[in-house]
Amino acid sequence: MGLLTEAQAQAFREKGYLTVPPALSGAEVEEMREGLERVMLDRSAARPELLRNLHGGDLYHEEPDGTRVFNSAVVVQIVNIWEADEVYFRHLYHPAITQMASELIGHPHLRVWHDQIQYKPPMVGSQTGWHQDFPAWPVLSPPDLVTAWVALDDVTLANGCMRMVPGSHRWGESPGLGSGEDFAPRYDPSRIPEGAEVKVEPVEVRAGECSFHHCLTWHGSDINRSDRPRRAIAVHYMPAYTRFDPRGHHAIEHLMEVKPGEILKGTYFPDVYNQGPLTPPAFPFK
Ligand SMILES: O=C(O)CCC(=O)C(=O)O
Repeated sequence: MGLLTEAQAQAFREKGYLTVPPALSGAEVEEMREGLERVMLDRSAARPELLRNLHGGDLYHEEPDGTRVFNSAVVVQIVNIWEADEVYFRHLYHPAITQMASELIGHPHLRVWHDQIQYKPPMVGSQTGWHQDFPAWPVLSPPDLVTAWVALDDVTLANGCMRMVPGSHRWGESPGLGSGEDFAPRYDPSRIPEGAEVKVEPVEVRAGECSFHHCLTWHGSDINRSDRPRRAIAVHYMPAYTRFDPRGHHAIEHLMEVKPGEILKGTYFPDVYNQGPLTPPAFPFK
């Protein structure tokens, strides 16, 4: 039996994204916040692949009294936090999330491409510009991946919730949404498919709720103007037929153990769902 109703599956097919009720309990969210803190303080079992300011430059500066303070215009991006901390490793295998991702992708066998934290600190958290995910991954094909994005804080317009352009996953790899000052998408209408409407829907969710999006859906998130953090973990799931197709480069390409044209699998691209949820093996990076 499916976890999603036909109406939910249909909404995803139409809009390219879908929000579902809490996948994580309050205690699980807290555990993940603590795991994030460990990784950021370099107290975790291992290191992630990337921990950086998405906008370049340093994440922090030091005050005269020695305290470490976030710089302005910061988005903390951590890629493959699952390699660093067991809480995030287990999260890849979340039974309900993987099952829903499998239903939305329409394939019974899933692997993880990579995960990603985006943390916008209070007041200084910056924008994540309008983008489609798939063009940023020019080493994979076909574009059938789905992301499960789980909020680790209540996320509203004030602290930089995700915003989606409904239906844009059906535009293919399309050029051209830029971000204006007010974060309204700016675009050249001649580059948008005829008849397509560029509408924006904010995705305000509570901590623990999950929003799924297709890898061709245009999305982004504005700055955090609030005094609350905005933390989220996204896991990018791929159907097991996804291949290594190098047309460009990617930051985790060095983890690939397969040749061009082959199915992408191996230690760093774990199988997490096959006809049903898989049990996580022992954490490999202790
Ligand atoms: O967390 C955000 O605001 C952006 C995340 C994102 O772009 C993604 O998960 O694909």
